[in-house]
Amino acid sequence: RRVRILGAPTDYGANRRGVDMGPSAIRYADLASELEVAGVVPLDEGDLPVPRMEERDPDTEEPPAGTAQFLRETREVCTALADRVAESIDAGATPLALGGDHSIAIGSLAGSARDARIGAIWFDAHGDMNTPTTSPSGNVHGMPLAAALGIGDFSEGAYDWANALGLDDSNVAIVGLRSLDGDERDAIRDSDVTAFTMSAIDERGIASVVADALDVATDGTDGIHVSLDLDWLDPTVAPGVGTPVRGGVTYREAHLAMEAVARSGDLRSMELVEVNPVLDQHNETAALAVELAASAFGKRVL
Ligand code: DIR
Ligand code: MN
Ligand code: MN
Ligand code: MN
Repeated sequence: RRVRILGAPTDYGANRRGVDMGPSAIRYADLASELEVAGVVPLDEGDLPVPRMEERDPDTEEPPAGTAQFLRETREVCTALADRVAESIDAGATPLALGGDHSIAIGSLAGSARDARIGAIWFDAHGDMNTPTTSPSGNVHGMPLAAALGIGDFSEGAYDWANALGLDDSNVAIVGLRSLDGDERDAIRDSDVTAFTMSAIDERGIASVVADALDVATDGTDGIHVSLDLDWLDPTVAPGVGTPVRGGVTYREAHLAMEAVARSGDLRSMELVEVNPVLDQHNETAALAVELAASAFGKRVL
């Protein structure tokens, strides 16, 4: 298997500077060589061009508070990423996108779902089902799942760039959920998204929950997108994230989940998001992201 590494160094979707350095931190933690150990052939395509906050077009109008911030910049990053993800799949390689904040998932999903029906597993403390009208923060990193599912108005121009038509909510599973805003809870309830909370993992065990999530995401699809928000893990093992939430999965539970993804044989595209080296301890969250990617791509002990 060949893997194409696609850096998307954006922080436009988050409220914390520093997450734009995620791709560098993840590469510094030996991503390419760990993927080789996992038995795949990595090709690092470098980073997408993302204008820094300071270099941005000063004519850009800021939307009023409470709506999506920097939606234009997010659209530019995501449409470029979508093309690169789709090209990778066309070339027979598996795209691995490096965030950057979770807004990049809009691009990953649009690219992975181009001319295909896909499922998605969302490993995250959060639901990411806010919209520009419901979001309390205005940060697009809390909205990518809604955007990809066509929930809310992300049009920002003439066409709906965000809606991934090949992704249906019935093929989406969120795993590890423990923090939702009020309207997000309603959005999940009103949708066909399957949500597995931390309580479900506590009660049933991670293996059983991930097996169910894989069933949801693979049912009638051509493959799955795995979106790994590092705040999925407990902050004691993943401190380098902008929105940590206590009570996340353990190091071992996370590996077991990624090993199940590898065994499924259905991984079509993946992303590692929300690693923020400014908030991290000695790059340990980036190193963890690398280890988990290696597990998802098939690294084994024996
Ligand atoms: C929060 C945080 N619900 C928001 N979301 C995050 O801003 O909408 N998602 N961090 O991963
Ligand atoms: Mn997220
Ligand atoms: Mn999150
Ligand atoms: Mn549906």
